[in-house]
Amino acid sequence: MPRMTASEAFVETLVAYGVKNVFGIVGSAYMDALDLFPAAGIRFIPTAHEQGAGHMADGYSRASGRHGVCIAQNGPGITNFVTSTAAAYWAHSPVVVITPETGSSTIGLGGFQETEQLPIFSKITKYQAHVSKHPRMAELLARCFDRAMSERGPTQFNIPRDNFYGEADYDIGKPRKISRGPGAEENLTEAADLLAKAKFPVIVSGGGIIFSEGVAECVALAEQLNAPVVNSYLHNDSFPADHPLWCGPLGYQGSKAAMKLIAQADVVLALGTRLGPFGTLPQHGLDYWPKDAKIIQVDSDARMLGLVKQISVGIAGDAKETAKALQYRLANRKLESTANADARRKTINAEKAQWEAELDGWTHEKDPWSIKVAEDSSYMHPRQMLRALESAMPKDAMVSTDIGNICSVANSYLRFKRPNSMFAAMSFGNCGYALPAVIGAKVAAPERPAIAYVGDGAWGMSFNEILTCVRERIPVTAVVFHNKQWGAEKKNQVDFYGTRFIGVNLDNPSFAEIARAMGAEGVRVERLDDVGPALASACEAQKAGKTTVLEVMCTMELGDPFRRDALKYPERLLEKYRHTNVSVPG
Ligand SMILES: Cc1ncc(C[n+]2csc(CCOP(=O)(O)OP(=O)(O)O)c2C)c(N)n1
Ligand SMILES: [Mg+2]
Repeated sequence: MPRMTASEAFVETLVAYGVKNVFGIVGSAYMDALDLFPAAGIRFIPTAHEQGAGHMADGYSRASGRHGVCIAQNGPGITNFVTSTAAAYWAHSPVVVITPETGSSTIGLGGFQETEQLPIFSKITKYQAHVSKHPRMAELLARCFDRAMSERGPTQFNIPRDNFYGEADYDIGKPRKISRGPGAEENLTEAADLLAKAKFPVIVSGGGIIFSEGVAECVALAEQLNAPVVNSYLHNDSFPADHPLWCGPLGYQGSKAAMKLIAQADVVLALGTRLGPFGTLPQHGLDYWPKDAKIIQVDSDARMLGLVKQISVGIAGDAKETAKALQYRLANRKLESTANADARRKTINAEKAQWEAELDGWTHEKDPWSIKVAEDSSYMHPRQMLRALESAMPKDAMVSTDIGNICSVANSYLRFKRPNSMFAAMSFGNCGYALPAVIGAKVAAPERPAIAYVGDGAWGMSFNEILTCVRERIPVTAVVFHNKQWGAEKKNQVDFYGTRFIGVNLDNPSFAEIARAMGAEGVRVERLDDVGPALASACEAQKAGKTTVLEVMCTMELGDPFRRDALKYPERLLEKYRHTNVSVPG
C-alpha cells in the first residue's frame, strides 16, 4: 500500500474508476484535491450552477453508461445538488455526488457554510458514505462508485473538508463489476410456461433493458414470440423504432398503437421496468392496462416486483440476462403465438399505420380554448412543429426533454434507433433538467448531435448553463418552445379553474438575443418550413463547436394535462370564495 496524501488517494480513486470528467463549481473545501486534477488526466468542468453540474453528471452517465461525478463547496454548493440528485435517483443514474462538509473540528458551531449534509440526501441516494477519518478516503470513495453502479442510483460521498489533508498508506480500489443473473430457475420456468401458452404476448421494454445493454436480447425474444414491443414511459430508446415489432411508448402523450396493442395482451412481459404509476395511467381516454392478462415483471430490484401492478410472476434479475434465459427456454418449444403470428403482425401494422395517420392529421389541438388562442396567433401549432423536428432529426441524435406541455406532447414524436439517446426528466419531473442533462451527454459522446427540448418557463430556470457551453466549448442545440406561458400548469387552470390565470403567463424577452449576448448562436424560428433547416444547421454547427438556441415561436394551444388523475373541480364553502366554483361539465 503506497503512502500518499488524502487528496492524492481521492484523485487516484477517481482515476482507478475511469473518471475523466467531473462537473461542479470550485470551492475552497476541496481545492487541495482539485489542484491535482490536470496531472491526473481529469477534466474539471465548471458550471453556472451546482444543479446544472448534477444534471450534467446525470446526462453524462446516461449517455455513456458510466459513472457521472459532481462536486461542490460545503453548505450552499451542496444544497444546490438536492434537485439534481433527486432527479438522478428517479432516473436510476449512477451519479457519485461528492459533498465536502464543514471541518470536523468545528462542526456544530455554526461556522461558515455549515449544514448537516447527510440527512438532506438520505432519501434520494442509494448509499451514503461519511469519511470520519482520512485513512478511509479511498475505501469509502470506491464503495460509492461500486454501489452507484450495482444499485443504479446516486451515492453520496460526504467528507469533512479537513480530511482532504493527512497522509496514510492507501489501498486504491478497483471497479467491482458484479453481474446479476437472470433470476431464479423456478420463476424463469413459470414465466417461460406462460409465454409459451400466450396467444397475444406483449413486451414492455424498460430502462433496465438500456442499463443492462440488453436491446439485442429483447429484439431476439420479441422476434421469437412475434410479440409487439412497447417502450416504458420516457424510455423511447429502449427498442429500435425502425423495427417492425416496435409500437412506441406507453404513458403520458404516448403511442395509441402501443396502448391499443397492450390492451389486447393475454401475457405481458415487463422487462426491466418498475411499471411506475405515472407511466401506466390511462391516456388519450384509453384505460389500456390489461387487467386480465398475466403479468411477468423483471426488475433488478426485487422491491419493485408487484409494487404498482399486480403480477403473476416476478423475476429479480438483470433484464438482458433474463431475456436471454427466456429465449433459451422457449427455443424448440411449441409457442402458441407462432400459430397466429401473421394475423398479429397485421394487427400491429394496422394499429401503427392508424396512429401515424392520426399524428399526421393532428395538426393542432382541438379543445375550444386551444382553437381560440391559435386563431389569434401567427405562430406555429406545437404538434406540427414537433413533427417537423422529428423529420429533421439528424442521425444518431441524443435528445433530452424537459417537463412542460410541449415537451410532453413531443413524446409521440421521439423515436430512436439506439439506446442511450433519450434523456427525459423521468419521474422526478423537474423543470430545468433538459439543457444541463444534454450538456453532460455531449461531454460523454461529443461525436453525436445533442439536442435539448425545453419550454420557455423551464428555460428561465436553466439557460444560465449556456454560459458553460460557451466557456467550455461543449456545443449543443437547445430548442426553446416559446409560447409565453407555463403551459402545463396553465392547462389545469383552463380545464379545472374556469380559465382564471394566476402565475402562468410569461412576458419573455427574446431568448435568441440573450443567447447571442451569452456568446452562443441565437435563431428565432416563426415558420414551419424553417424548423427543419434550422435544426439541421444548428446540429451541423455543433461540429464547429457552436451552441445554438433555436427560439421556436408557438401558439398557446395546449395538449392534455399531466395530472388529470389528481385534480378536482373546485367546490368552495366560504361565501367569499364561492364565485370560484366550477361546475362539473356534463
Ligand atoms: C422545478 C419545477 N417547478 C415547477 C414545476 C411544475 N411545472 C410542471 S410543468 C410546468 C410548466 C412548464 O412550462 P414551460 O417550460 O414553459 O413549458 P410549456 O408547458 O409551456 O410547454 C411547471 C411550472 C416543475 N415540474 N418543476
Ligand atoms: Mg411555455
